[in-house]
Amino acid sequence: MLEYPPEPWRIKMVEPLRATTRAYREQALEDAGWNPCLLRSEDVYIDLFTDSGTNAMSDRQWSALMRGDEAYAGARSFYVFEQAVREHYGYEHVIPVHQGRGGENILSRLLIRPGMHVPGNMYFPSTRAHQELNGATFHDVIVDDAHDPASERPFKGNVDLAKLRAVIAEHGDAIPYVSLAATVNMAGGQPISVDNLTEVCELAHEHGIPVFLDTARAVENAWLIKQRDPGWADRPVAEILLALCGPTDGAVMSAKKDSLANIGGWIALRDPALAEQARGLVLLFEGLHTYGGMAGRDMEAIAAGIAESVDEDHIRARVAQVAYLGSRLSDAGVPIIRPIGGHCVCVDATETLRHLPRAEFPAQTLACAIYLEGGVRGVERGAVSAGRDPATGENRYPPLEFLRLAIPRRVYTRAHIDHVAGTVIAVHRDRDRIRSGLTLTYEPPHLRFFQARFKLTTGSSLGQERS
Ligand code: P71
Repeated sequence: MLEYPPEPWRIKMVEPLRATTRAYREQALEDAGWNPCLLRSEDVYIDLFTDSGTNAMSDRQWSALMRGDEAYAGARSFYVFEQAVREHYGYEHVIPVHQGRGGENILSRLLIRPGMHVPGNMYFPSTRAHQELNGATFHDVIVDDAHDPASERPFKGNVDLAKLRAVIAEHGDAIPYVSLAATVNMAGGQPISVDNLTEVCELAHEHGIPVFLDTARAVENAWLIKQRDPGWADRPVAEILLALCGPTDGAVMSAKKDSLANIGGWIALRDPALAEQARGLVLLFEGLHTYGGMAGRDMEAIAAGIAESVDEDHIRARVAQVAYLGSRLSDAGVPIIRPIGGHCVCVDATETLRHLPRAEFPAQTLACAIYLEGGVRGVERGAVSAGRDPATGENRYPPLEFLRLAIPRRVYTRAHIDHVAGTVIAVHRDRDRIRSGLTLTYEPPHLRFFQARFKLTTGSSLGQERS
């Protein structure tokens, strides 16, 4: 079992948690249409649904909130925020948005025209949804190992340059940009290396194609580079972050992840003309270009959070806590995506529930089973999240079908994590008792996993009650 260092913080304020009984949880899940997304958070004991916006802010961030300048235009807080992004991410033009998908909407509208093609290192649901809404086809050019849960390759977020070359050869003129992410969420929080990212930018730039980076977890990516690439082992994480952003043409950021905030985001661009167009769209969809849908205090909290996010003690403890959960599961024989990523541990659902067909959504079923067992909420990342092909209307079955346990930053203690490990290990041990998968009873057209409802395919329980 991997040990992790004591946290570089102590707790000043607490939020009570409520444990529930199995019978209570069965009713709650039934009411939620067998979709943990639709549970009330009060009915969840340990919530690993996401690490997005669920972070605990520091006393410094809370006091920064009090400095928020709520002027409609040109607020002081905007300039504090702009300066923090410039300093740590290295981009000149910083445009606030209310959260990541606000930025995705702006960037996609700005650059995509119907019939275009966007290559990227695996898809993220909201990113691809905005690309498709604007008429583009997404092409996954990530290395093959990213689709293999057992592969121990250190940089499973890398782009396969041969795949990218092939997309450029076929669609070169119709590629508005390459869409990169650091880390790759849907591959289990796997990092991209500085070398690979630099090569991708060189190749794209040779063809006049810009590269935009999703920096939601780029600090975690930088930390994993420090751990896994000997060439960067002695460099500060802040420097590696700048090296990752350096070759790219801009970024889209959800500040709800690395930046330790509860809401917010930004777009950053190097091209002044494009930045001016982006500001024009932000005015229409988000708010004025000096607040982008955020309150002044949110921008202050993000600025303080950015500085904390690149603190070596913080990022070491954060990633180590994730690794601790992963190693406890691995040691008990639970199949997880290897190597353990930056923000989550992913349980391989096709492997755990081999007896269920993909059409019965094994990862969604596993999410329900761990909620019933221990009040732990994870999220499906498989066929439900992948949605339907816009052209054929058929379900997409991505190679990876997993239950994601995402760990909020600075929120849970080791005893909480041990409870999660015990819950998942118990469900895995009794996996043969899970006799039924799930069937969709309702699905919305976009990002269906958030609102979809299900019923058990057979029977009235998952068949895992204790006798
Ligand atoms: C996560 C989320 C939240 C989420 C959003 C949409 C669908 C499913 C889950 C959000 C991300 C992300 C990356 C790499 C952009 C966004 C959107 N992640 N890029 O993992 O992980 O940012 O939520 O601030 O709009 O639970 P946003």
